[in-house]
Amino acid sequence: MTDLAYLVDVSPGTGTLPPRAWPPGSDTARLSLNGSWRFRLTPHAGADTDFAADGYDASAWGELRVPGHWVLQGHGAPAYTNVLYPFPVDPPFVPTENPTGDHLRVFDLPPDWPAGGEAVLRFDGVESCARVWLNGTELGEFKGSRLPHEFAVAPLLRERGNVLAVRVHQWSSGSYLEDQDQWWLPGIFRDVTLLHRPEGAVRDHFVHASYDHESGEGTLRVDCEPAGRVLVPELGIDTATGEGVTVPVEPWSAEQPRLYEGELVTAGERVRLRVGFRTVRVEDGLIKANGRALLFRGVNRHEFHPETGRALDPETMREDVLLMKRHNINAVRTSHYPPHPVFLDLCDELGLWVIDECDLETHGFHAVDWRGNPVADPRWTPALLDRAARMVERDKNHPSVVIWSLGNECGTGEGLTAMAAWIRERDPSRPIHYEGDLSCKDTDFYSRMYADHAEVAAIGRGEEQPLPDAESDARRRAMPFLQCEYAHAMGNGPGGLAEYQELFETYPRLQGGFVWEWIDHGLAHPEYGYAYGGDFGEELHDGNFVCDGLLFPDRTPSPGLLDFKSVIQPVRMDGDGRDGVVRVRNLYDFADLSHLEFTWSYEKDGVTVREGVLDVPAVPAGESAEVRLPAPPRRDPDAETQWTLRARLAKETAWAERGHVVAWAQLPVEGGMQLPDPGGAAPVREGGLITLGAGTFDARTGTLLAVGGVPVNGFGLDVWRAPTDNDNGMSWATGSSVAARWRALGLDRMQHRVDAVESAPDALTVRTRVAPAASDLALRTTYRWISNGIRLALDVLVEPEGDWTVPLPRLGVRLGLPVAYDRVSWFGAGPGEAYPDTGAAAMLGVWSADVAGLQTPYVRPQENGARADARWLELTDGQRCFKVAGAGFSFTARPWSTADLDAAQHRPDLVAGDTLWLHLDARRQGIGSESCGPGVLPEHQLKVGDQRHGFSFQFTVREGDA
Ligand code: IPT
Repeated sequence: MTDLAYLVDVSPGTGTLPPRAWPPGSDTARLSLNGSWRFRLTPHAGADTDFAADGYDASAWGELRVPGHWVLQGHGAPAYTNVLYPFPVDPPFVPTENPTGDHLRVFDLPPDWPAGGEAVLRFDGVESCARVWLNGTELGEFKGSRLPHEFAVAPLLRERGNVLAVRVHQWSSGSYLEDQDQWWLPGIFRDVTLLHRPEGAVRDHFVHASYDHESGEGTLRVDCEPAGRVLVPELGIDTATGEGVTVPVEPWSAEQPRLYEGELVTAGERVRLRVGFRTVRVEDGLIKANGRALLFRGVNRHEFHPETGRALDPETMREDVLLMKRHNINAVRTSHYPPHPVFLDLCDELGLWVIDECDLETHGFHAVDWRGNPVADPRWTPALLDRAARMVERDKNHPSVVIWSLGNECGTGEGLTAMAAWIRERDPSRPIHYEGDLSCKDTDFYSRMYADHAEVAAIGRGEEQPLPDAESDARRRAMPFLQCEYAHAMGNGPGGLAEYQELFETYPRLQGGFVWEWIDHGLAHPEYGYAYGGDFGEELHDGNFVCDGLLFPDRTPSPGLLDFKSVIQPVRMDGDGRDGVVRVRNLYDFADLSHLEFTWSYEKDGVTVREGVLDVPAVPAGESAEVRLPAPPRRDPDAETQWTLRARLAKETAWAERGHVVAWAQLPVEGGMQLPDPGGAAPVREGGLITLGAGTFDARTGTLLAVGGVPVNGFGLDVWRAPTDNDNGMSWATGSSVAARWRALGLDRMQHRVDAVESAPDALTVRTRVAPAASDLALRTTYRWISNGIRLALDVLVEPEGDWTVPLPRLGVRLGLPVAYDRVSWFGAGPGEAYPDTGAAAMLGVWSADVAGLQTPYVRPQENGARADARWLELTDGQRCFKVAGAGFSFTARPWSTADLDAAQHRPDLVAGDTLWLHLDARRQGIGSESCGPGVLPEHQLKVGDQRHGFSFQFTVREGDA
């Protein structure tokens, strides 16, 4: 097995060239070797290497798309674990069962391939380890999956029939350093390219472009080997490399990503330069760019595509950046490895602050008390330094990259210190981030993940828990604070975003955060829709914890992303709708408001009756102005009235159309009138039925059976919801999940006992006791019905019995209608879902949808789709309308029951039945983000306590068009 020693060798690879800067463009010849390759999979690592020999006949092999992961192309299967290594923790050794993919590609040089010079074979990403041969000669091997590796190959090249052979192993010592929370996806997943390197071509170049905000000047110096000239025509720069030039410039920022096109010219090559002038530094305890403190409205981005895994095409990368920009996101942490270099080009061009993170995570050592952790073992330090260098050298010329991150969840150790020291030496222009070491000894930030609101507030005030070592404590206290991960976006949620943002905007030390995470890693699957952990029969897995993004796998924004966009909007408009004075606050870090145009509309019962343009001055960043709304139209005491204000792009930008809404606000004017409860009709008993005006009831049980002739079934108090991923999250405080406590209590199997059905001349009263088996806790529930013959009004009184210590999922009523009532309109918050601590994107208005459109397609089915603050709701089958009115209720409407939703594991498990289940809630439990983080804040919990709860609804049915 000696020839397998490289697999478990912990030092950097052999035969590769030193790392260098990625050029966004060059005039030298290049040949893409992406495309269809011959492929063979063997279940272990030691197979004969004869396939690499010249003349090997691979015609019996299959084909594979490169870049790509073989497990997503019909060979073997993907596997998901979060923290656990899916192999024994015995570094640096790997299992004998080590899926190994042999890749072969035969290529000719293009006829115009230049003679002479050097040639470089470049791999932008191979997981986890590759051994490479060209024309039968072994070039070397490398690890470091999401980092580039190059080999010099000129002497081996021939005009025709070059044979490139690459053996890729799923597991290597490098796997111990790549324990990120994601699918294990082996393969050549980024580009393979042959680059001509003429005599005198750029070996490496380093663009230093700083900005002095006091003088308004930028200084450019490009270091290059070999020396050459630097041209930036727009700035009149034509200078030698290595020489600094200072000229007046417009600075680069994520808000105003001003790039200057230039060229670096050496004897052998012209390299495109895209120069962004900016200076980033931590000073006065704040991270500043160009002299101004930043507020990161960030996300963590893994590279993911539901069909191709981490092999992303440029269109997908662009789509990610566009979606971020359109949702007010201004920063991205490249969790947890350097992304494809094109992504960073796009961040330069479109404007995002980037924390570039090294390809390093050893989280699985947590399971063994960090014994043997590579970052604490000096034998691994060269490998760690190699990773740091490959990241910094490749990405050092991107203005968007403002912070280097050493890696994620590696515990602590001297390897990290060595990386930080090397990076500071090589690139003192950028601060360093790492979250996992509370002493912050190697970093410029105090960074945390998932700290709850109270702790973040304490840190904001400088009142954090002190470190035992006074010196470290003092150093950390002087640091700016980041939440490198927060607001875990798994399933329905995250709740509590607005409360975090308020803290970030209150305390200067809190410079924002990065939501975990950008996209659900659900893999397209013929049976499951989107697959998650366990769906491929993995021995160990972490289920749907891999689906915790703001985008669904197909990149449709989830309600969480829409909420985030509203919560982080860079302009706020508040005031009193009655006096018409609006305070407009500019929360940008750099831009004034001149790129926005503001509009108002005046709405009556959710319908716009007038609209116009609001004159807002070009308020500078960080400042505010008061503006006056026009005089409102004549008052109408019966109607609910409000202003809706919008800030839109005044001109098309590189990332959105003119008119794109950046920010909005609604200011209520008048409250409107509640429908009086109708009365008058007397209950009439006939056979087994009681009729009360528009309502028909079961005389024995008092259950509602029909309204206005529309059959109703399953009517009753409802307290259950299909637990969300956040409901299922383990609470730090109680050691169990709220959903587990709900189930233990039996909230999913409440029994309804009828104690009395009482007819009075003007009302029908039904007294019940709603309680789970095996418990003496109960909700005494009294339904009081009245009707005027057309409207049926319900009053519900809930009186708890016993000591309720667990919040309820919901409190409302449920009823089943014929499934044909599938078109819905309502006056309330919309168009999307909203819960007590989510729904910042929902606006008050009149909305309509069909029932299918009300469902939010969370990858693992769970409570979803509730529309909040409804004043009325209508459902129609096209002939008749079933109408509900109430005081700010929320509703869900689904063609399956809560039990079906609760039982479903994947979306295709949900099949429409013949009942439309309508849930009308007076109150609901919030969402929180306890799937990884704090639970629901106290003010958003549905506490039962000993108080009585009352709520009411009116039901009407009318004929005619909907
Ligand atoms: C944190 C990880 O950094 C991230 O990769 C992801 O796993 C996230 O959690 C949860 O989805 S680590 C955790 C111990 C807080």
